[in-house]
Amino acid sequence: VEASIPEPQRAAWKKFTPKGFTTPEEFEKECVRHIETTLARSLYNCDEFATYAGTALAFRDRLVLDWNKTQQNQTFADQKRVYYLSLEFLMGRALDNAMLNVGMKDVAAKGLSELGFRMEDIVSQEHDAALGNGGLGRLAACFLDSLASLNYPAWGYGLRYRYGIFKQEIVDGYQVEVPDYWLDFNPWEFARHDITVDIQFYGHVSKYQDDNGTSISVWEGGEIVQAVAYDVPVPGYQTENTNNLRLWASKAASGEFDFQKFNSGEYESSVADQQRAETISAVLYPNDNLERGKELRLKQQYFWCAASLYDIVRRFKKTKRSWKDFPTQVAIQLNDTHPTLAIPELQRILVDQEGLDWEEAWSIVSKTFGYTNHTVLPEALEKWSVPLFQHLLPRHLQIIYDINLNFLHYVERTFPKDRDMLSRVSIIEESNPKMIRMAFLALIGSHKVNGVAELHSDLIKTTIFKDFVKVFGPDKFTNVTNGITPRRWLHQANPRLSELIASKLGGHEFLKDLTLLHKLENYVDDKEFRKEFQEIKYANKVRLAKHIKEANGVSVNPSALFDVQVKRIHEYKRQQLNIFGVIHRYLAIKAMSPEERKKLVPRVSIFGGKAAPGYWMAKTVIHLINQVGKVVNNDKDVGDALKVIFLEDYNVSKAEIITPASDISEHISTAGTEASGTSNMKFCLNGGLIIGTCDGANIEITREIGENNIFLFGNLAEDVEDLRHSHLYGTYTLDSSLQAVFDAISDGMFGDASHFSALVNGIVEHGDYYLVSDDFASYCKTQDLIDEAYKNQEEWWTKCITTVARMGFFSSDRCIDEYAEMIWNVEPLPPKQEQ
Ligand code: NBG
Repeated sequence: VEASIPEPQRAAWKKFTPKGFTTPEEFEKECVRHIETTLARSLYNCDEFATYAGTALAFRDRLVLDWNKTQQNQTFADQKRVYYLSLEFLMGRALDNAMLNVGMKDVAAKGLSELGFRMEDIVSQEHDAALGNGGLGRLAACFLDSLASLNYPAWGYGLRYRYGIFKQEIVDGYQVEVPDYWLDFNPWEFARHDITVDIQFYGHVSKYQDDNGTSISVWEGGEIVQAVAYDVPVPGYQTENTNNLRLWASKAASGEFDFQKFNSGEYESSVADQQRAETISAVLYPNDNLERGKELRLKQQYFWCAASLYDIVRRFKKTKRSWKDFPTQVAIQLNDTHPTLAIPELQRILVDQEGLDWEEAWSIVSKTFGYTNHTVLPEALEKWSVPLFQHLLPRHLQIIYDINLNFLHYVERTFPKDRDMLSRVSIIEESNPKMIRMAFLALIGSHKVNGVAELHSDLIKTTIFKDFVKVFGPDKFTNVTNGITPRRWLHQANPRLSELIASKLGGHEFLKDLTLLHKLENYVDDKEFRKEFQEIKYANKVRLAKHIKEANGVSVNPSALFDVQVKRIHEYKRQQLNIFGVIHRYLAIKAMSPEERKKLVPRVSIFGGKAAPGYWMAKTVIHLINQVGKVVNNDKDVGDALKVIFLEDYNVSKAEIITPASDISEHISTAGTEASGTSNMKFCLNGGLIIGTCDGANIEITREIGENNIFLFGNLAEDVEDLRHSHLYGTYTLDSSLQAVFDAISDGMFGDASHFSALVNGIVEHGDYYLVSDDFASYCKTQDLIDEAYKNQEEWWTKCITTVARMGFFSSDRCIDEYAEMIWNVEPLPPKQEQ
C-alpha cells in the first residue's frame, strides 16, 4: 500500500498527528475549542446542546484516530473480513457508549463539571439514531459492538435513512406518527463524497457475442442513481479496534442532471428529478415482522446491496488476488432476507462484468454468503412480484431464473419420484402474479442458514424450510441463539449494578467475558450485597417513576411491583393478553373490601411500543391500554393497588431507563411465534424476573437460570396448530374470566365499546388465532403466583440475584464468536501495538 505523503515529509506529518486527550483539562480544551470554532458559539450562548456537541466532537476526534489505525491495520493484515448487511441498525445514542468503550467517561465528567455542566444532562441531549424497527435492528447494533470489542475485522453496511423510525405521540389515547428527522446535527458520521457508486435501475437486457463467440448479457438503459458513503465509527470496548459502519445515501447521479430540461426553462422539474433520486434512502419502512411489496422498498434493497457489493469487490480487487480466493477473504452475512439481492448481484458482477463462467461464479457466490432467518410468521416472509422485478431489475430476474433452473434440475435428479417437490421448493411461486420467494433464494445462495434461538432453529427445519433439509441435508442449518451487549445493557444502562458486580468480581472483566457473572452466586446470601442490590433496583425504579410523572403526569409508588411489557405492538406478542389480564385484576380489586385491597401487592403495569402506522389492530391495543389507564388511574377505590401506564415513544434510550427498573417483564408471545426475543435477556441481566411462554429464547433462559427463577405459562408450540384447528372446526368455549373482561369492555367501562370490537371479535368470532383465550387462565394464575412470590421478599431477591449470575450465555460476544467459528471462518485481528 502506497502512502500519499513521501518519506522525507513524513516526519513533519507524524510530529503533528493528534494524540487525543487523556486528562480533564485536555478534554475541556478540546470541548471548548469545538464549541467556539466548529460550532461558532461562545461563553455567552453555550447551552446544554452546544456542550453535548462539543463533547461529542471531542470524542469523535479520539474515535477517528483509532478508526484510522484500525482500517490501516486491517488493510495491511489482509485477513478475511466479515460484512454484515442489514437494512436496520438501531444504534440509539452514541456518546455515552463511546465514552465508556474508550474508558474516558470519568475524565469527561470531571471536565464537564468544571465547565459547569452535569454529565447526565449532556448525554440526554443526543437524538437517538433510530434506523430500525425493533429486535432485528437492535441485534445488528449489538453485533457491531461485539465485533468491534472482539477485534474482528468487520464492516456493517446499511442505508442512511433521512427519517428513522417515526416518533410516537399519544393524543387522546391514540398513536400519532411524527417524522423523525434526526440529521440536523449528527457528529458521528463522515460523509465520504469521494466514495460513490452509480446504481442502475430499469432498462433492458441485450445479448451480444464476444470475440470467442460466447454470448454475453448486457444490462442497458434505464436510470442511474448515485450512492454516497457515510461512515460511522464503531468503537470496541477497551480496545483501540474501531470498526466501520458504512451507510449509503442516494443522490441524483452527477451526469443525470437534465440540462435539456434546464435549458428549456424546466428548472423546477429537473430539480424534482434530483429529489426523486434522494427519496430512495429517505425513509425507513416502519414495519416490524411484516412485509409489503412496495416498489420503493425493492429499490432501497437493490440500491444498498449493489453499492455494498461494489465496495466489497473493489476492496477485494485491490489485493490482486484471484477470484477463487474471494470466499476465503470475504464473508457476507445476510440479516434476514432484505439483502438477498446481493446474491444475484454478485453472480452478475462475476459473470457479466468479470467474465467468469456461470459454474465458477456460482461456486464463489454460494460459499460467500450466510443467511440468518428471523421469523417463521408467514406475513413477514418476503416475496416480490415477478412483473415488478422484471421492470426494475430485468437482468437480475434472468439470473434468478437461471439459479432456480439449475437448482430444480438438481432436485429433480435427486428426488425423481417426488413431483410436487419441485413446486414446493421453487424460488418462483406459481401464483398470479408469480412471486419470487426471497427466503428460498437466500437459502439456496448461502452456505449456512441459521435461526436465532434453539426452538426457532428447529422450527424452520420442520416448517418453512422442511423440504430444503431433504435437499441439502441438515448440516446446512444451524442455530446461533441471540445475545445482547453487556456494555450498553448493563454497564451503561445500570452503572450502579455494574459497579457493584465489579466490586465483588474484582474488576470489570465480566463486561468482556460475561460468563464470569457466575461468581456472583457466592454472594446470593451475602447480606451487604443483597441490600445494595435491592437499593439499586429501588433507585432505578425511582428514576423511572420520575420519568413517568414527567411524561404521563401519574404518580406511581416505587415500592409497587413494576410489571413491564415494552416492545413493538403486535398481535403475536400479545399485549392484548396483558391488558385483558390488567382488566381482570381491576375487576377483582373493585369486588374487594377496602381491607382486602390493603393486603394486595401494589402493581404498576407499564406498556410501551410502537404500532406500524397501517396496523389497525395494534393501534387498537394501544388505545385500549390508554383507556384502561384513564379509568384505573383515576379510580379512588383502587389507589396504589394498580396503575396502568403507556409510555410514549419507546426507543433505545428509553429502554435504558426502563429495563433496569423492572421487577417483572412480559414475554408472552403465542408459543412458536417469537423467533428469539432479546429484551427478555436485557431484563434478566438487570435483575428483573420474567413471565413468559415457552417460546424463543425464553426456553434457553429457563435452562440457564433454572425453572424456579422464571414464571412460565401457557400452551406449547407443538399444540398450537391443533388448538387453532379446534377453534375453527371443533367446539369452542371462551375462558369465563376472559368473558367477564369482554363484558366490562362491551358495557362501556373503558369508553365506546365499538372501538374495541375488532379486538374482541378476533377472539370470540374469528378463531382466536393467537390463543389468547386458551392461555388466559394460566396467565392469570401465574400473575397471582408472582404476587405471592413478591410477598416473600427474601426468596424474591434470591431469584433476582441468581438470575443475573446465570446470564453469562446471553452476551452477544458469545454469538459473534459462534458466527465467526461456525459460519464465517474469520479470526480476530488485535490492534497493532505502537512502536
Ligand atoms: C425478529 C424476531 C425477534 C428476534 C429478532 C432478532 C424480525 C423479522 N424478527 O424474536 O421477531 O429477537 O428478530 O433476531 O424482525
